[in-house]
Amino acid sequence: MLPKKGTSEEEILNELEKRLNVDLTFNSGKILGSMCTYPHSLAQKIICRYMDRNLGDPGLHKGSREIEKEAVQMLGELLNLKKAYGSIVSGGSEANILAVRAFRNINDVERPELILPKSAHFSFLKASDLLRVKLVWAELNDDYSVNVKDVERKINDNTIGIVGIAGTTGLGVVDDIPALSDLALDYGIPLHIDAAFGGFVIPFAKVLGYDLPDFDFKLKGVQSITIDPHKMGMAPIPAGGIIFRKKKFVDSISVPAPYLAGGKVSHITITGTRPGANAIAVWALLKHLGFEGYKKIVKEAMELSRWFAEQIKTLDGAYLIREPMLNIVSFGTKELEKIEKELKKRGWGISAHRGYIRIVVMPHVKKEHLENFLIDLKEILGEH
Ligand code: 0PR
Repeated sequence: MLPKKGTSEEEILNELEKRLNVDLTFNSGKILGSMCTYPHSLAQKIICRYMDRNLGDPGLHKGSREIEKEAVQMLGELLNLKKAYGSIVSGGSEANILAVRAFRNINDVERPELILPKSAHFSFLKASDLLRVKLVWAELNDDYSVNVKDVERKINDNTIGIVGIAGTTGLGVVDDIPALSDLALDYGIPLHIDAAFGGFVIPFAKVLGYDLPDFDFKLKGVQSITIDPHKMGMAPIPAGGIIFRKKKFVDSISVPAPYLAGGKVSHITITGTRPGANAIAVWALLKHLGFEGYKKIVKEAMELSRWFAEQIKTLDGAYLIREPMLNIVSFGTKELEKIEKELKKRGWGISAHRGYIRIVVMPHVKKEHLENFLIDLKEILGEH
């Protein structure tokens, strides 16, 4: 209820401290199923210092706008693009929606269709509903990557775009993007890559020697990429990224905002008023950690994932869904629902709605957390 008279700051803070106690925190060691993590300390300072900056009115906050452009450019370079167009957005959902919007707008067809893997994130359902684009689902192979032949079979005159995924939500699978790129070029259809998760993993994992397919703008058919700093990029929520290869995509989704206090501009994002601080934090982390800093974070996460996958293999009553490609390890169990319930009862932040339990080895996940989880899992499996 809205109080008539105000409450003191101290009381408010005390109440929040008590009420929010029920939230699971990243440092509890119990969150094993989230793609977010505790933001880097530098980003926290930046958010506090620049929380008033609004990229919705960039004429007022010209410095912030410049920094955002540089952040987009650095993300582009990470993805092998010399000149990047795009924006820091609210997350992977907005980034995917913007890509579908651009593909639809540059393709003037009456009944637009988008071909995407059955493993795609639910943000494409939102895009479909908002943009009136029909989703055409492509089958998966036995290894859970998209079946490129099925994608080809589904191309028709209404196809406005194809989606490939570089790090699926459930299993961290990277599709055969080189084959999708060839297909896109052959048929003259734009290819969008959802690397919301993998964008901050694959470039570093490849340098570390992991055998992963190319997924970025190195492949000529790739026209846009979603890459989320608020997942493996260590940035605070909200911070997503949408990067386009060509200006024409950005132009196709620009709307004029002519009367703003800072002067006439145009917007490509879904949100109007939007946080400059988060874009500044993305810039700061890219500069501060650099390629080597992120490589170190990815190295630890990848090694721990492989260790954990080996442990799962030794358990009675549990099995790996597939060998991990990135730092996501998913496994099935006997009596999955019961096991999930028991794990949740013991405070573990995991979910099993896809028919398996997904463990995302984010930077806050340490070996001792996984060891504790395995002790509980073994015990519970033994009881069933
Ligand atoms: N694309 C992919 C491949 C994703 O995995 C996700 C989110 C998105 C797009 C959408 O990104 P935003 O959520 O930033 O809009 N995947 C996570 C998931 O659904 C999101 C998440 C994060 C869920 C933290 C739970 C959680 O605790 O699993």
